[in-house]
Amino acid sequence: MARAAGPERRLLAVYTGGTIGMRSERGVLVPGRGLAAVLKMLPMFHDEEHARARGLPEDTLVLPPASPDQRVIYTVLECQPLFDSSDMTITEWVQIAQTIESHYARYDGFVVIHGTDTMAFAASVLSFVLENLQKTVILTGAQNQLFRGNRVTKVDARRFAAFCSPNLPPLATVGADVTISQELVRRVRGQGRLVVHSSMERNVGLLRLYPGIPASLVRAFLQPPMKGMVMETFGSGNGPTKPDLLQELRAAAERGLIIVNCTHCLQGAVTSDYGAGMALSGSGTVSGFDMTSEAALAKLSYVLGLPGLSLDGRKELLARDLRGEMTPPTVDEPRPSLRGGVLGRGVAQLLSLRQEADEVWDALVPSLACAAAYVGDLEALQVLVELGSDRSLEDFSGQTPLHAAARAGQAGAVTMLLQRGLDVNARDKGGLSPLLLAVGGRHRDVIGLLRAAGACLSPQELEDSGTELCRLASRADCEGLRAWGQAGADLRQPGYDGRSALHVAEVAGNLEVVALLQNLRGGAGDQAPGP
Ligand code: ASN
Repeated sequence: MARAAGPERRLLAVYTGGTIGMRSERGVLVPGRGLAAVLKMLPMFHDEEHARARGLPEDTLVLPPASPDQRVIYTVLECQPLFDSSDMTITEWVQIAQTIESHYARYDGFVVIHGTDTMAFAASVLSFVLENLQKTVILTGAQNQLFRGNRVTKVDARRFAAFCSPNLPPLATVGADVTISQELVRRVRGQGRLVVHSSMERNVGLLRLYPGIPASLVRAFLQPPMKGMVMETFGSGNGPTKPDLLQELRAAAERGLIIVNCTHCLQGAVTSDYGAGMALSGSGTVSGFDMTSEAALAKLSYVLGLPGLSLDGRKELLARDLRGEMTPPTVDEPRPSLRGGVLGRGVAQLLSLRQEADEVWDALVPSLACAAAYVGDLEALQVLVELGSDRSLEDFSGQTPLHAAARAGQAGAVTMLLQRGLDVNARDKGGLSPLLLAVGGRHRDVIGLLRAAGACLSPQELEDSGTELCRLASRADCEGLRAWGQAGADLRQPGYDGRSALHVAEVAGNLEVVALLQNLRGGAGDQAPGP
């Protein structure tokens, strides 16, 4: 009989090439076919027993369980031809985006297996080509960590830790657990359809300034059909102030060519601190702030490829943060008390957007309020809840700040939100309530607060709890059992096979669990004793 599948996530792995699948031919590494067959033989990439029990087709792989009740099932789509990423261009990256688009509805997420040499370019281009992306796309290769794609650059040719994201911390760190920095993860705004921008401008280039660079070289570089250039400059955006060089830049800008100034330093941003930087901006260049050159080149290609915009319109777009690729200079912060933190800056920016469209407001306030609740930032939360008092505080997934606070066990935030009248039994789009999230995290103080405010498990959750209680009993998870009891579950509720948690504990000979279950009899969970 097939084992219970539990929630499954379907991923499509698009294999484009790179060292990860290479074989040695006459002493050099070249892309190799048949990656799926190799992955199938490695237990960390494929659980053959589970695949057989589920009757999965031959071309479908399944990862070992990341958590007890979740499975990731994936299919490897091998591109034809395969590439060393040094040979890839915008054309191939647009094709990858189109592949994602044509499989978009059938998968929960996408992994692009890509050579690492040009992966920072690829990730940057994909971040602009894919608009309204509501599902995760991860690029990975033989060397990796989890960063925002348009913030990375390759800094090491040999080590696995080949990339760095100099101006934005990692989105997630992988240790014994995966810790996600939620405040850095860009939220989906609205429900717009996925758009693939295939009209990227190819006539863009990247030129690194060096001391003594001749004006004639810059002139040659900027000749038609060139439409835009990313110029890597010194320090905080400085360059030679030789009149002939500045004259070439000015002449190009007057012809309508866009030049983006990015520092060749790994860290920091283009500023207006030095005369040598001001001379460049005076000749018509646009500041790339803290963008990597890879991201700037991709953005330039995207902005120049958009139809129907004026030159000023394109420059204005370049100066804006479109996909999380840069940190524009902060606006004046009207609330000094909120200075410093990411949330504080977000709130300050929000306040300065007072005149902007309601859509922007509605997209930002709920997500910021959820983030504030999650980290327990009561000051920011209070401002945001007041701002959103006459609107829904549900974010894109239907979660309210109370969900976020309950999930993170933020008792202070839960108390504040309950006092403000947030719905204690609100359900998100996946049907989850704050109470269920607090139970999942075993946050017993929060469960107590929610129950006191009238939270209760639904009839379906009460019925389904039996199987979960048996699972907890089999693992001797007393804290989990107490949490369910406190939430109002009947600890005698049978699981899917008719056995109760007490039965499971007795068979396993776990006396501590047996004693606990005998104490916490029946819907008496409300009076659950402490540990
Ligand atoms: N040359 C390889 C590539 O970019 C390097 C790698 O994948 N690590 O395809």
